[in-house]
Amino acid sequence: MKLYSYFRSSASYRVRIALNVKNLPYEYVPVHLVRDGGEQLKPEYRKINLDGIVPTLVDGHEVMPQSLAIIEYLEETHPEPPLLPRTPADRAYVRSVALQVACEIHPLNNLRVLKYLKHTLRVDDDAKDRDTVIGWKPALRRSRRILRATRAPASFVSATRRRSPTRA
Ligand SMILES: N[C@@H](CCC(=O)N[C@@H](CS)C(=O)NCC(=O)O)C(=O)O
Repeated sequence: MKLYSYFRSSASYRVRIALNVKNLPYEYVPVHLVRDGGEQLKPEYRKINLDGIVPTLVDGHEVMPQSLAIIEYLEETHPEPPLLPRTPADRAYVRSVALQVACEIHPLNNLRVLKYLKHTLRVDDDAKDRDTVIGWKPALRRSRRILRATRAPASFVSATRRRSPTRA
């Protein structure tokens, strides 16, 4: 397998964590998101990822974008050790946390959004101004509140306690 990735990309981190938990060997192909205007936007990379974002996983003839879809693919093709807990309620909890990050937080603080603010909307390259326009700090606080309020089901808590070596 080949993973097109950038070292600071949180979406790519998700996939690297899954590959490592499952102990799957893969070739790491770096795509530098900043150098030379961003290698993700070059036509060669866009041939495998039309959106021009990382990560992309290539497994044989299969080419897969989107970190959560890739992680599900890995879970289905290499079920052991499982990434998802056993019960439907616990699975729903884990998925809700993943979606809160991937769908509510991440789209706001992405590189292309920051570039749009700076180059198209001409928002001052001052973190405070950007935060005001995009409102991502309040959004982050809201997501944090939601994550805290979304109680993990009791079965999930006891299962993770059992698995954690620090809480034997
Ligand atoms: N929903 C996508 C998000 C992927 C994504 O936005 N990746 C960022 C890096 S974390 C990226 O490639 N940004 C490049 C850009 O914005 O130009 C996923 O989960 O894979």
